[in-house]
Parts: sequence; structure tokens; C-alpha cells
Amino acid sequence: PAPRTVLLTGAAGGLGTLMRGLLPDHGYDLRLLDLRPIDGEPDAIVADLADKDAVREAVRGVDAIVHLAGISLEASFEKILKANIEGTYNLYEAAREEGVGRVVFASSNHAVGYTPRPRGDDPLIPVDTPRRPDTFYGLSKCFGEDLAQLYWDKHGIETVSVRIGSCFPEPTSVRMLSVWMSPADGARLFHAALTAENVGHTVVHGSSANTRLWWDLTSARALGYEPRDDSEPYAEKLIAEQGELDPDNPAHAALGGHFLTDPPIWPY
Ligand code: NAI
Ligand code: 15L
Repeated sequence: PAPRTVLLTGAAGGLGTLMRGLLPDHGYDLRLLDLRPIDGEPDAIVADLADKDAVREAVRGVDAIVHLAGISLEASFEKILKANIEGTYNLYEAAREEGVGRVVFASSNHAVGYTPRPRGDDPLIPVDTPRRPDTFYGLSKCFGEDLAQLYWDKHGIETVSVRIGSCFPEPTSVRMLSVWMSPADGARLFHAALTAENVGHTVVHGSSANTRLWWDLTSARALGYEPRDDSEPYAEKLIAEQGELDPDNPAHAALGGHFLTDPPIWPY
């Protein structure tokens, strides 16, 4: 049966807030978890992924998990280890113990950030392109994908790892014209990832059907995802303000963009 009750981790964050608004329209009852309390959501579970008992209680009885919680920018290895590596392990262990069969994992383009972006007639980047993390943050997403594969092979827990580009209400940079995922398409993709059958562990790129797309969406479409949005209406204004991507600028040369040169640092 299609999942109905879904644990949304990282529900207080930017993407979590967008998905709290959009996923119920796809038929889900959300249980929310975050380190931080959420205004207007008194039932949200306030817990750290480091707290194994709290995580186990949070997953008990849900049909699936959308796992967004964690450090979403670059940070020290020690911080990334705790929140993203151990935190994701704790969540999968809890899912195994409680018999939750499906996870949607928020991976990131930064797992493959050093991959040169396609230019001209270059083919789109395939989803099985070798890992080339651009930060400790991206490295933690590689770990999460491998953890998902292990829990599928060993324990039969299915995961769709979504290598999200940039999911924000609007694209705000020229790079984002290529990697943007509109929030509505994000919810469509998560819905497809929650409901497609026999996914095992599947890795997909997460973005809208952008005219300037850099990567191949075939594995996402195979889940039933049909993106409806395209960043192109924003192109003229953004290019007028910022100029085209500069082929000689290392921050414009690869999928991970400025994460290669001056990654934004997690502020906490
Ligand atoms: P965000 O930083 O706004 O939200 C992350 C949330 O996780 C925060 O509310 C934070 O309190 C919570 N959190 C952090 N450590 C935690 C812990 N130890 N236990 C419980 N909660 C914890 O990030 P955003 O943009 O909402 O991203 C959500 C997820 O999607 C992240 O995993 C991020 O890496 C991934 N992602 C997001 C992209 C985007 O465009 N927004 C692009 C690629 C990946
Ligand atoms: C990410 O992985 C970050 O979590 C998000 O804040 C954006 O920076 C995004 O990548 C991006 O590449 O634009």
C-alpha cells in the first residue's frame, strides 16, 4: 500500500518548511522532527538525531521517512560526523528496528560537486557518474547514499536518494538556472519517491525540467516524476544582473559551483 504517515526530519528547515506546506496535498499525514521547535506545530518532535531513543520513538508506526535533517552546508568534519553521518546511521537503525520500509534521503549535488558541468553539446551528467564530493558536507551525502545501499542489500529497507540541486522558491543565481528544483516539483519528486514500487536503492537527480539542465533526470522520471517547472523565465534578469557563467572561473566550472571555492559555512 502507498505510504500515508510519513516522518519528515529537518521539518523546521527551509526545505522542511516548504514540504510541510506541499506534501499534505499529495495525501500524507506528516509527523515532524527537528532539533528546533517549529512555530505553530506543538506536536512536532524536538529531538537531536544523536538521541537514539528519541529517534526510535519518532519512527515508530510511520510508513516512510523523508530525511532532510542535518547540516546543510559545509562545517568541520567533527560536526558533519555527528549530525550527518552518525545522525543518518541512527535514523536507519531506528527504521530497521521499527520495521519502516521506505526512506527518501536528501542527498545533494555536492556528492558529485567536482564533476565538470556540461558545456555546449556535452551530454548531460548521468546519475552513475563517479562520486566527487566537493566538501565534508558532500562527503557525508556520499556516506548517506552508501548507507542506504547497505540497508537495502542487508535489511531490505528501500531508499530513493535524491541528489537535490537547489530547492528554493525561486532561482537566485545563474548556476541555479541549471540546478533549480521548484518546491512544487520537489514535492512531486518526493511523492514519486515515496510511492514508486521496487526502488531498492535508487539514486536520482533532483531538479525541475530546466532548459539549462546539467544532469540527466531519467532515473527520476522512471519513478513516475513529471517535472512541470523550468527556471528559464528567470534567466534574462539573472544573466543581466550577474553575467553568464565564466569558463575561467573555477567556481563556475563544476556542478558544485561556489562550494568548490568558498563554501557557505554552517553557522551553528
Ligand atoms: P536547513 O539547514 O534549512 O534545514 C536542516 C534542518 O535540519 C534544520 O532545521 C536543522 O535544525 C535540522 N537539523 C540539523 N541537525 C540536526 C540534528 N542533529 N537533529 C535533528 N535535526 C537537525 O537545510 P535545507 O535547505 O532545508 O535542506 C534540507 C536537507 O536537504 C538537508 O539534508 C540538505 O543537505 C539537503 N539539501 C538541500 C538542498 C536545498 O536546495 N535546499 C540542496 C541539496 C540538499
Ligand atoms: C545544498 O546541498 C545546500 O544544502 C543548499 O543550501 C544549496 O546550497 C544547494 O546545495 C546548492 O547547491 O545550491
